Amino acid sequence: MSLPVLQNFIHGKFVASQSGNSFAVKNPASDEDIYLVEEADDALLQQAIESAKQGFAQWSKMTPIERSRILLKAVALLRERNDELARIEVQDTGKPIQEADCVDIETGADVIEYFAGLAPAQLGSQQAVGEDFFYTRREPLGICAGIGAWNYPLQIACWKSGPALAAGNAMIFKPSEETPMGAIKLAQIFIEAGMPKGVFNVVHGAARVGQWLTTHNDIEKVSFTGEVGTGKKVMQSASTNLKEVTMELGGKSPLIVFDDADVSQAVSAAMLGNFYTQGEICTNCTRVYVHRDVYVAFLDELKTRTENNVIAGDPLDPKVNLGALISKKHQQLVLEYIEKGKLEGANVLTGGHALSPESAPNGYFVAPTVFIDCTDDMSIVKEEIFGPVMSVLVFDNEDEVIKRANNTELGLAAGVFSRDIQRAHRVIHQLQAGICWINAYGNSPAEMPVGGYKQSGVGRENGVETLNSYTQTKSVYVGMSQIESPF
Ligand code: TXE
Repeated sequence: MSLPVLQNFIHGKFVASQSGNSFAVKNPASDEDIYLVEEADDALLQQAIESAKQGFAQWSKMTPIERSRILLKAVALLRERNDELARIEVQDTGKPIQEADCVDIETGADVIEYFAGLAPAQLGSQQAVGEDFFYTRREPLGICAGIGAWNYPLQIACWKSGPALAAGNAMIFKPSEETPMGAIKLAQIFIEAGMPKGVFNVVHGAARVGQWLTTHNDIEKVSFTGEVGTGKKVMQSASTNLKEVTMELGGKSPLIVFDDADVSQAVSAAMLGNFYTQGEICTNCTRVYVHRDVYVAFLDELKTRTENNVIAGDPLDPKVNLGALISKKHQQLVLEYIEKGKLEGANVLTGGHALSPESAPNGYFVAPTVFIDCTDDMSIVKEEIFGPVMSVLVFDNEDEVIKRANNTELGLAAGVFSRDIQRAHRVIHQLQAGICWINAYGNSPAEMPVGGYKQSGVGRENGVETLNSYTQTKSVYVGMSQIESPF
């Protein structure tokens, strides 16, 4: 039986690519090809640029309120179709339906809704300078490119298009080649909501298409989500015409559990921050530092709950809470890290192997894995694994753990569990990370700006400042008196 073919979406419709190249997308839980995707060729990409120019000309002339109305219609359609869209994300990513049903579409819609509400309130300023005065205008940048990763496909497309479009820009979005469907569904919903054609185009491909966008002179800004190494390539390519860049990159974030912490809550956070979305979340707290006095209690509860409460299987089964990793290649990479951990002397408290659940025997599963007796120099403690692999380390005092937690080139997120409110804030203020939680982990409301320190990223997504980063300030000085001139 021939597979359905997904095309590029340009100017409000599907457009055939002349590249002749197409690639298959697999369902990670069944290892089956589910559809083919046409890779965009250069002519089609240029068509996307021309279309975006037309879309931008129309869209940027509308008032923020008019843009907001259309965005809010799209939000309503996203929420109406939550279940259908959640199933699509499950089939593309392998994540459990019990997650996708309540997180992926909802948090995507929330962000578009947030920026639709914020844009009409965006202000310029005015100031008198003697008899003269100046005012500032916030103007859109033009055509922006969005490049997505594969762990939250539709949400990432929403998080990038929301502020970009609310500010009056057009966007050409390239989803990850592993998970292209979600962005296409969003593009169709935008058109249904009344968005002018060309404002949001979706093109398919991998590095080559990504690089075509990041080097193109008509693209003013790139918003990228992906690995640190790729982020560096994107920044290099963006230098061709000095594009603005926002980068949401990888992390190896610490969770610090003090001796006065609520141990059960800390275990919940550690499991959420390592096993939710089968560990494929950039902000995950994959280095868990536990104070010596609560180390045994923490491990006992962690082992029991991991072995009894984590259910791997067919991700469409609502009882399942651990899905398949995105690809066989990624599953192998995670398993190699597990072997490296064992070789380097860490011990496996639980897990440490692949899984082949009865309900999804061909899926790319890895058991929820906890390493103990870890040391800071181990690969599993220093490098991002992006799978359900937690490294637990023990510490004795505050200064020591802060130094160890900061001893990395990354700085995406951090968490602290303690009932001592002054210590919790004192420690979190010293951690070199952009997204921090105290007695919580992973919450990311649309109002909260998120992004990394050091090599974990550039710029922010969500929050008021992100809308501003999709505009540029024009200052206009008005002379109210004769110009004084020595000439
Ligand atoms: O990244 P890749 P993946 C990170 C996460 C992990 C990675 C996993 O920490 O490190 O993303 O996602 C395109 N020029 N985050 O494997 O390989 C590629 O086609 C332009 C952080 O997808 O870097 C894909 O669309 N584009 C995040 C995208 O880049 C290029 C949350 C990412 O691919 C390119 C989620 C090139 N040269 C995941 N090469 C956060 N911080 O919020 C590839 N691409």
